Formats: sequence, C-alpha cells, structure tokens
Amino acid sequence: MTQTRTAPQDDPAKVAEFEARIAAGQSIEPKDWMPERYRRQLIRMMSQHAHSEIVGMLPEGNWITRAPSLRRKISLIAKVQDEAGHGLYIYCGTETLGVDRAELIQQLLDGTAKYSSIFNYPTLSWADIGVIGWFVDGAAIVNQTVLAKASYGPYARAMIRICKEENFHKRQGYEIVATLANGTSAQKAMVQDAVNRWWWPSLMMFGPSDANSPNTAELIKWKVKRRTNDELRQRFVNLTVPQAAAVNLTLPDPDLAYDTESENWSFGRIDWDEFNQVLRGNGPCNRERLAARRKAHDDGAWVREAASAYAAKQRAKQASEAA
Ligand code: BYC
Repeated sequence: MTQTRTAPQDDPAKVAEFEARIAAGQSIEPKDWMPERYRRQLIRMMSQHAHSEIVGMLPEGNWITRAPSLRRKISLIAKVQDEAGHGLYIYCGTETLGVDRAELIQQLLDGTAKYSSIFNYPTLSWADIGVIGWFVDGAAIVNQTVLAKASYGPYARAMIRICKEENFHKRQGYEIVATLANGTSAQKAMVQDAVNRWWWPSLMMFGPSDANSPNTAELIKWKVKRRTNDELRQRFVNLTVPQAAAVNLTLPDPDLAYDTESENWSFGRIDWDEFNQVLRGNGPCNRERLAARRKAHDDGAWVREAASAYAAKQRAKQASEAA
C-alpha cells in the first residue's frame, strides 16, 4: 500500500513556476511537479467527494425495492449504479496523486474522513427520491460544472463525465416531483413535505459561508475551486426558485425575495449549528450510514481477496510465459 508521503520542503523556484502555469490556465497533470500542499488539498477534497458518492447511494438505495413502477425502479437503479461509478472514478483520480484508495476508504470507515452532510438525512417517503434528484443532484451540478474547470486535469475530466450523468439524475428527480405535485392532494402534500425537509440541508451542501471557509482562498488561488461556497449557493437558489414555482411548490423560507439590483434571490439564515452537528457525526443518520458502509466493506472482503488472488495468478502466468 502506498503511504501518504511526508511533506518535503517545496522549492520556491518550483512553486513560482507552478503558480505561473496555473495563472496561464494550464492543466496540472499527475506527473507534473506540484506543491505538497496542493497535492494534499486535492487528496482531501477528491477523497471526500468520492466518499460522498458512495455514501450517497444509501439513502436512495433504501427505495429501490419500493419504487412505485417498473419504470421508476429502472431509473433509480441506474442512478444509484452511476453513483457507484462516480465514486470509483474519483477514487482512481485521487490515486493519481500517489495515495492508495484502501487508505482513503479506511479513513471513511474509521470516521476520520468527511463526506457530504446531505447524506446524513433520512429518506422518509417516495417523494424524497424525487426531491433528492432535483435538489441534491441539482446542487451537485452547480458545484461540479465549475469543478470541471479545476486546475488538476484528472479531477476536471472526471467532472465532465459525471456532470452529464448528474443531468439525467436531476431530470428523473424533477419528473417525479412534477408528477406528484400534479397528483392527488395526498401526493402533493407528500412532495411539499419532502421539499420542506430537504431545502435547508441542500443549501448546506455548498459548505460553510465564505467567512468561515478555511480552504476556499487557497483553492481559489490554485484554481481548484473557481467559485466560492456562497457564490455557488446563490446560483443554486437562483436556479431553483423558478423551478419550484413551475410545479406550484413552496420553498420553506419566508425571507426568499428577489433583489432587482443584484438580480439574486436573497434567502434566510442557514442553521449553521445544525450543519456543524452533522459534520461532528451527530446528524440524524450519521451512525446508520457508517454502520452500513462498514458492513458492506466486511461483507465484500471475500470479493477483494478473490480479485487479488486472481490478479496474482494472472501475473504469475504472464511471468512464466515471458520466461
Ligand atoms: N458536508 O473550507 P471549506 C453527489 C467541510 S455527492 C461535509 O469550505 P472546501 C451525489 C470541508 O470538507 C457530491 N463536510 O472546504 C451523490 C472542510 O473540512 P476539512 C459531493 C463539509 O473543501 C449521490 C470544512 O468543512 N460533492 O453529488 O473549500 C447522490 C470547511 O469547509 C461540507 C463534493 O464533494 C459538507 N456539505 O469546500 C446524489 C464536491 N462542506 O476537510 C448526489 C467537491 C464543507 O478541512 N467538494 N465541509 O476537515 C467541494 O466542492 C468542496 O470540498 C466543498 C467544501 C464545497 C464541499
């Protein structure tokens, strides 16, 4: 297993050359020299992203057996499968920075790595599946479309493909929402309840406010992040307000108001205490999510062992053929 390297002293001339490349809009590739801090920031951010995709399968996976029709079931299975693919793809991208995915997965299972706060909330009704697609994948698209221009090539390229799939995810969600919103009064009440529960946690997905975001300045300087947390959150609100109006649903914020001067929808105060509690492991489902991942990891041990044994056998066969 490749261990995370200890930080060498970065050569100032190399740092200057690296920053000039970033300023010129060049893409940084795995074999290029990079400051150790840049490498570590990317490992942190990309591994958290990969973990989010994998943990993010759990809330929706709960509903595969209860999807209301074959068509909905097929779409949901495809979506959850895509998320597994995104996780694996981003773990591969992270490995280009010289870290082994087994090490990263162990950090998730130990509870020392973060994953998106949003996946620590429960999916209580079928309408939640629609609202997750609409809000959560919608928020992911806003965030990741910008990350597709990140300075680190493997991450940026992963985002291009992932965003294409997220668009399908969002559409399947919004279609469920629109159907329920135009359905019986019980269906409409169910989807409005889901909107009420998921709205604020979705705004928290974008991270702390800029004033309290320790990583943003450095990541913007290195063009990993191209927009701040608050800028992306605002863009998401601006896009989502008209989408809610189009299906006659109300967003649970009495302070939502259009500001003609800035052309933004201003919104109420986010409950940062709740956000911090979820990040500390005290959200409604943190323990359940980690327990599910640990069980899946343990149950899958035989698959990893079998795959390693097969790979060793293939290597031995190739070596004996070459000899
Ligand atoms: N939840 O300095 P900040 C998906 C942490 S999955 C938990 O602003 P940064 C999908 C942050 O990590 C999409 N933790 O950080 C899957 C940092 O902690 P550490 C997930 C959060 O990196 C299945 C600390 O708070 N998307 O789409 O500049 C189904 C301070 O924050 C959160 C990504 O991962 C949070 N919400 O900005 C459906 C996108 N927010 O590491 C859909 C990639 C912040 O210093 N990541 N923290 O201990 C990013 O864009 C950025 O990393 C963030 C945070 C905007 C999330």
